Amino acid sequence: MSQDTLIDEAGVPQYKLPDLFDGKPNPQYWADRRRELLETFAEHVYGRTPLEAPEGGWGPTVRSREAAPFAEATRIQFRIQVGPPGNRHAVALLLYLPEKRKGPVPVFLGLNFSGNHTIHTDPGISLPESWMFPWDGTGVVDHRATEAGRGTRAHRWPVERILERGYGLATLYCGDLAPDQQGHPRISSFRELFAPAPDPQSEWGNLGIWAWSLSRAREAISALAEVDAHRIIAIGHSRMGKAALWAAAQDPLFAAAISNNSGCLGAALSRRKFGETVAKISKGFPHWFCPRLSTYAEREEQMPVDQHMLLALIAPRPLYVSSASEDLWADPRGEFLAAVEASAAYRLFGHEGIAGTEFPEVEAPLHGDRIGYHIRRGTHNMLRYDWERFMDFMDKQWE
Ligand code: GTR
Repeated sequence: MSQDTLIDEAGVPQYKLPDLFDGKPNPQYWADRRRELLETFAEHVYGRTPLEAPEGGWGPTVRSREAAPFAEATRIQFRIQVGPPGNRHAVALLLYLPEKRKGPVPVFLGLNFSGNHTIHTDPGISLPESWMFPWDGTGVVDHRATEAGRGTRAHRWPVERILERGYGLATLYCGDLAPDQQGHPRISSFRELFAPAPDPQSEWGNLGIWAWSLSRAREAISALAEVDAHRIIAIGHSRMGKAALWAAAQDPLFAAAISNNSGCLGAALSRRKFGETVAKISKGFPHWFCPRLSTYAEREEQMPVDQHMLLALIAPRPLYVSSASEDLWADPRGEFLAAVEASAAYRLFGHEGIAGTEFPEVEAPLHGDRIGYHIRRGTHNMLRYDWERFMDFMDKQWE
């Protein structure tokens, strides 16, 4: 963190959030307002998601279906092909389902940073064929995945426990469609499958493409009889949490959304300028957003949106926001306050959301009416503690 990073609550400026309802806080107006907010996030933050299908279309095929080498579980691997021969892209989608189930199961669906093979040591998970970001300790050699990467991110994905609690888990590697590197040629060749945005300032960035791939993955798993298509939960840690929120905001068929430590331009309020700011993120990761975002560097108060509005777009579906006590870069309090502010949209539907504005103690989860929040002790990560709370909360949504 550079010296000019605000990590002291006393330094948070006075701010006024843009009005969620534009002066009309009534249910009749919400559908129009919601559309308008989606447009505004697309125009100013994440870029426009093309409405048309890509050239050459897309389609999933099941590549393998086998017993997993642990617990009582089935491992299903899909390939989602996108684009025509000559400009072909493909996503490898991994799904685990518990064998013991009474009917179709709810499924957590999230992007991973380092390849499907990193979430578990299971030797049957196909190694990615894509360009890999060389995250420390993930066994990447010359931007290629290797056997050494297996299970290296297993601490973020407690697969056996998720299955034991009656959920399925699906994941895909973010870089299959949009490598996490500014200017990577695969990003532009993927974009070429669609007509360009009418305004180049609102051309979509990686977060838009990642969110798009989450929706394609949702469709692919929805087709299986063992999956409850009405209970697919978008989940993600950090930049993948930002993508999960944007995916669930746009795609109403996601039943719920979970943002873990998603921070700046995820769940945290931008106007607090605490931790990572719009200036810092648009300089560090310009390829995640539309070009227009950088015009708001040091001008957060001029933005037509703030992140409580993104959370409100999930309403009335269940929403969970989680932070970590040492993750000041992601502004835990700003994440909490955005969830508090978004509660107003839930109230339009007769749900309380989070009542009150008192920031909860560390590891004292606050599970409100359709919105849950907790702050875990420790650093920026998504761990077993977080998953247990997500499942406690989700269990209650479908009793
Ligand atoms: C950081 C970035 C954050 C967050 C994080 C992550 O470097 O500044 O916005 O996305 O990476 O994804 O782990």
